[in-house]
Amino acid sequence: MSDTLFSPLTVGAIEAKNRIVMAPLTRNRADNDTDEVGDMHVEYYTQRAGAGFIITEATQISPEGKGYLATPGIYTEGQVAAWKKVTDAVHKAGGKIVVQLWHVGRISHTSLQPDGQQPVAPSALKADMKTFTANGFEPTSEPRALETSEIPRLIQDYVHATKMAKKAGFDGVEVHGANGYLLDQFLKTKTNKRDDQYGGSVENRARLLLEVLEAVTNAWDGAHVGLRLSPFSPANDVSDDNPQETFEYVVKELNKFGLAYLHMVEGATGGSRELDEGESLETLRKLFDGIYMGNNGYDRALAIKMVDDGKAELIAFGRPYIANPDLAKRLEHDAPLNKGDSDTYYGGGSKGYIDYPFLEEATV
Ligand code: 8OZ
Repeated sequence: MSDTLFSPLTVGAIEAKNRIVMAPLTRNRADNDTDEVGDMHVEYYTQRAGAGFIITEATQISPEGKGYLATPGIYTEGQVAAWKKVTDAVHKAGGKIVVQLWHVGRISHTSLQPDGQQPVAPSALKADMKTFTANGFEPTSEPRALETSEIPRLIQDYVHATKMAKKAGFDGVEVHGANGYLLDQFLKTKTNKRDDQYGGSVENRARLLLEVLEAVTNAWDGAHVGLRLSPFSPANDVSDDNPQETFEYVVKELNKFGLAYLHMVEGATGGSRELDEGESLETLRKLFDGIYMGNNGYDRALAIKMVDDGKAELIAFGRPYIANPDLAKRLEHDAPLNKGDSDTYYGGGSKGYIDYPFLEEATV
């Protein structure tokens, strides 16, 4: 066995001490009125500073970008000050941390939107999904289609969030282009029925994502910007008539931006890694000139193999990081992993959040 997975790598502007990344994990423990993180978040992320770097939980770029109860934001001064405590503590502990920039699009509920407004989406098509609100699980609301004239404002929301991220002391941002949220809704044919320059052809469906990346990399250089995609995932009721063609175009276009990395959800988010006939992540990976991060259902053996075989430079672990704050160390020493309690994944307090045990020094 080689130890490449446990060796350092320069990822754009980020010096990662190993190739093990903490994947973004929604935990619904922010203040639901201010969308600010608190002291518990400082502890939670600091405990996980042993990762090559941390990608925060998905974080809304604007009030309109919110779709679940108690997820954090990165658009107000208060949110910046709250996140600054997290980034300072993670840095002090020798870690690196980027914030995931999120707009949910149609995966929201009027009760979570400013003034109870309808969520926005590429087209006025309701998702067959539920979201978590103050009243528990409720069906997502019927969205309205964004006007073409609103797109520049939307892109400015990404730029504003990027500037706020820089101010909050993050090492970079990851644009959330995956899992059936706004940017993925634009990319895929089931959710995008627009007849303007943002819908129809592959070039048109990819336009918003590419314009967002152009603007974000102008606000902070590409070396501080990553992107997450989920080409073949049905998460949040999306699908594409020809995902291979769509994402071959998207990935080729990404090479313009000098991104720090491309983060791929391989297969169905949180589910099977199997792809359908005609679908190939390896082809997509080869079209990308930069650093590739694999994610979804990895265990130690697969992570080591993918990195050793040169099929990925980084591996992001999601659920294993919930229950194992020192996951990188456990993987390095081939130590047993704690099992997570799914009842405390979303919402609640410190239980199931900052109380998972570390490996005893003596056992390694
Ligand atoms: C789980 C629950 C709520 C949101 C994603 C941001 O799938 C999420 C998410 C995951 O990307």
